[in-house]
Amino acid sequence: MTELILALDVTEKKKALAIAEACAPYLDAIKLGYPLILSGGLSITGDLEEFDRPLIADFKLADIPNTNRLIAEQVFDAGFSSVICHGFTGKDAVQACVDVAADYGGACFVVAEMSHPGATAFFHGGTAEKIARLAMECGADGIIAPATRPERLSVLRGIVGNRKILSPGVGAQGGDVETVAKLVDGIIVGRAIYEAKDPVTAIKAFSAVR
Ligand code: OMP
Repeated sequence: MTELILALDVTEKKKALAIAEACAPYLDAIKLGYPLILSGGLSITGDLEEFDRPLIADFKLADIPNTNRLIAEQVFDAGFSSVICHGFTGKDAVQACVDVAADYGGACFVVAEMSHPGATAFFHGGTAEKIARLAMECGADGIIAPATRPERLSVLRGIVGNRKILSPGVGAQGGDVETVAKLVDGIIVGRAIYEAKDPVTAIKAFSAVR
């Protein structure tokens, strides 16, 4: 079954927690990034603990190995179970994230190709494939790849085999959940759920597809 990951990019802490609570029964993990952490503080991981769902830290780490390591340690110390890093920084920088994740018994996912239209300028032409290969060499748990381009998911699947593909871009960015759910291990959905009039009805609809 394809995992359903809620991207909780809600900048009002109270609202974020209410949505997480209501949606928790229908989701497999919650992804937090700069929007909520910068507005609500890192301690929100403690507030979310009671919903008993794994937390994915989406800081898209893209620094030198030492800085990546220091940030990743903070991430896992704060209670996250996975971290997302960029891959274009190269092997040593990605390896630092993978190693910290392994030390904590957590997971590391590497962005191979982004989902927005502008991403094609730099990720196409062989770069995404190279990053996906690098992620596998480093022992990453999987990659992030675009739900907005299902044909790219198939190409990248050929590289990562049975390691995980987590895929953002369904709903608000135009990706079709039925098509994408068959190709990936996890779909990441944000606005189509948290901006819906009734987030529970919305998440149930995504949950039913997988
Ligand atoms: P919605 O577009 O609102 O569904 O949110 C998608 C979520 O996935 C956001 O948190 C994005 O930051 C994230 N994301 C992408 O949309 N595209 C990417 O290429 C990578 C990510 C990500 O790493 O999660």
